Amino acid sequence: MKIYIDGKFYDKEDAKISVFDHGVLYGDGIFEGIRAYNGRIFRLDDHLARLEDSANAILLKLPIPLKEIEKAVVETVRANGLKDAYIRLVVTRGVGDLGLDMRKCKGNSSLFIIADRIELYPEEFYEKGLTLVTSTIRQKGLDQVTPGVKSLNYLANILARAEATAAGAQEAILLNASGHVSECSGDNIFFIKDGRIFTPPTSAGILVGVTRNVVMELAAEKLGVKVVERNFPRYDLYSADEVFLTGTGAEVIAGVKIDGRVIGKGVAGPMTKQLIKHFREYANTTGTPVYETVKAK
Ligand code: PXG
Repeated sequence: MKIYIDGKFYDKEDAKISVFDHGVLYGDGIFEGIRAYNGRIFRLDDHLARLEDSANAILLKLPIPLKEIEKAVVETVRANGLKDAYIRLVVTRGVGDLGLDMRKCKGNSSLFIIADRIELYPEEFYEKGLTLVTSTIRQKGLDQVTPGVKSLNYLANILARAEATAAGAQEAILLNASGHVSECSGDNIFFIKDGRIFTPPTSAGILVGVTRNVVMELAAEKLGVKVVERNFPRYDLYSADEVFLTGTGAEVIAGVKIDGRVIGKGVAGPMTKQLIKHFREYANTTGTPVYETVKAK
């Protein structure tokens, strides 16, 4: 495995960063989780745009221009000879001292990129769906570092996921401070009622998922349904016909049991299955090519 760090490739054993990097000391940095399907990087522009927005929000200057980051991502996948991959792109504040002051990180921020094979839910989960629980951990408020920033502070999500695991579930739902549903620990959430599709708005405190946006486009284009963004309590999930999650790792996957309540028929419902199919077709036929020459834009 070849790992990209600040312009060079390293073997896995040698891919190391400083213990004084504020990414390590404070979780001061941002990341993206990206997929490649069939030799093409899925929605790379969207991920890079979100990276730029996250950087801007935390006063972080990216170490190299976005165009060069794009090239580095493509080269990292190519260097590892992967066609289907999970790509982790991380930008840390860089090396500083033991204080909080970001001005002490005198060098550039650091960029590293890992491209690996991807671990997926077993295929049967796309038929039978996931079990979800509501986490006791609340989503960060909009007056904190907004959940829209994909920062290196993932502890709340990690602990929420651990609650799900402890309950025998696969994912955890985070409510926001007002008790509305926001998202899951690593996925956005949707529900379907009487043919209409709903998802929390950005103001509920969510990461604006790349997959979420694609699914909203596909719902309109392929199913003729415009997804409604509105706040809702978890009771709307309990009484939904179908619930599904979206994320780079999970793609589109049903939630069929929530806090012990069976949702709909207790298996992936018809509209969710349609969206899974359309998403897969789309993901496998689009994206930035890794092994052909990238055409000038
Ligand atoms: N919400 C949160 C909190 C996320 O972390 C999503 C929604 C979905 O966004 P995308 O852009 O992927 O559609 C995410 C991203 C993992 C893993 O290993 C998953 C994510 C991030 C980091 C790791 O499962 N999901």
